[in-house]
Amino acid sequence: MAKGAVIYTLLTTAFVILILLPPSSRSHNGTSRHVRLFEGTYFDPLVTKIEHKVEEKGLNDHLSRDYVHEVVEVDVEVEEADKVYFGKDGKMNLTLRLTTLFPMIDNSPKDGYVEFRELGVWNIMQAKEGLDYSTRKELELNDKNKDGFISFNELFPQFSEEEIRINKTGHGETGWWMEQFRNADANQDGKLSLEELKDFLHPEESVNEKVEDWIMREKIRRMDWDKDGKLNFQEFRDNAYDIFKSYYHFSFDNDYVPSPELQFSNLDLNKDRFLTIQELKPIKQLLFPGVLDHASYYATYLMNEVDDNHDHKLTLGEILKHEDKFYKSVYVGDEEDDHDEL
Ligand SMILES: *[C@@H]1O[C@H](CO)[C@@H](O)[C@H](O)[C@H]1NC(C)=O
Ligand SMILES: *[C@@H]1O[C@H](CO)[C@@H](O)[C@H](O)[C@H]1NC(C)=O
Ligand SMILES: *[C@@H]1O[C@H](CO)[C@@H](O)[C@H](O)[C@H]1NC(C)=O
Ligand SMILES: [Ca+2]
Ligand SMILES: [Ca+2]
Ligand SMILES: [Ca+2]
Repeated sequence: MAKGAVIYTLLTTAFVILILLPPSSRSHNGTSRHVRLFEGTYFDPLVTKIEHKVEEKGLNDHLSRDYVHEVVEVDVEVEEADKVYFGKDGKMNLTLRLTTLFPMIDNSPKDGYVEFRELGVWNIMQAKEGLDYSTRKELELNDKNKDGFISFNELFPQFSEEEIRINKTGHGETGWWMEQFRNADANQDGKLSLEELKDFLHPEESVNEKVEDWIMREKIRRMDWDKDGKLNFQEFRDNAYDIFKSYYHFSFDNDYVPSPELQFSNLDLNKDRFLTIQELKPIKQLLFPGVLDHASYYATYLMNEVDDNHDHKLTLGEILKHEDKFYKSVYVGDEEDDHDEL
């Protein structure tokens, strides 16, 4: 029972993007659903704050975050200072809220326009705070001896000494998790600090090379049909290229995308017609974007949707004309629900 709980927590945190954008799911049938394109992006810290309260009450299963700003009846106490933003019907007054946020986003230079860079900086700041919050929460929840660090036993109390001794290293088994734990344990002291735990829970964001290799390996595994640890052209074209293409648009805000042939050949440095993890690293953010990458892609999306006169700057007027865009998730395609694949 405990095992299921921890694995589920890990599923919902560390591997959320892995699960939401399963590249291999396009080619076979299954139960479908929409996935949020910009998973984990937070624009309005007040929505995030309410969402955390909803989560703490264990209500998040019943509520899509898209409605957090509309429904205060979830019985969450809104702080006194924030009540001004809500009408009697429990709906957030988006006009008032965005008018209040505008000068906070427009701050370098403070000139009455929100430029792309200002919006990107803001979104990334919100996403970082979200990551810090969820990591702190996991640490508090699991740090049984309250020393401020997480040991392997604290994180995986369900693994018995026997299992640890036997050390099965198959995917998702005791030894496999121990290896990932050691990868995240940058200073090798046998326990994870807050920063190291963040790497473990959000490996996409990590700059620890061992963690980067781990997450790249895991994700490429799902694209690698013949299981040779590398992508051949067909695997790249059929399993990776669509994802690459959609994020390429957001990253460069450009209609041009290199063809699969050209992109493959650019990446294949040693021209052996296979892409290794190392060769795929340059497009890591386009293939396996983390929360912070999504935050910056989200800025591109908002800019495209809201900048009516195409001067690459947003006025308060433009923002208010499209206020819903800042509060609704962006969904893309139908994907399979394969939560139990990990
Ligand atoms: C998916 O399902 C549809 C309709 O049930 C079927 O026509 C199609 O052949 C299936 N595709 C695959 C790859 O199984
Ligand atoms: C929302 O706030 C604006 C600005 O304060 C105000 O003009 C407007 O009437 C409010 N809307 C609602 C529905 O309360
Ligand atoms: C478990 O096995 C792995 C791979 O064989 C090895 O690197 C690791 O040191 C082992 N860990 C323990 C605790 O025995
Ligand atoms: Ca500005
Ligand atoms: Ca501890
Ligand atoms: Ca392969």
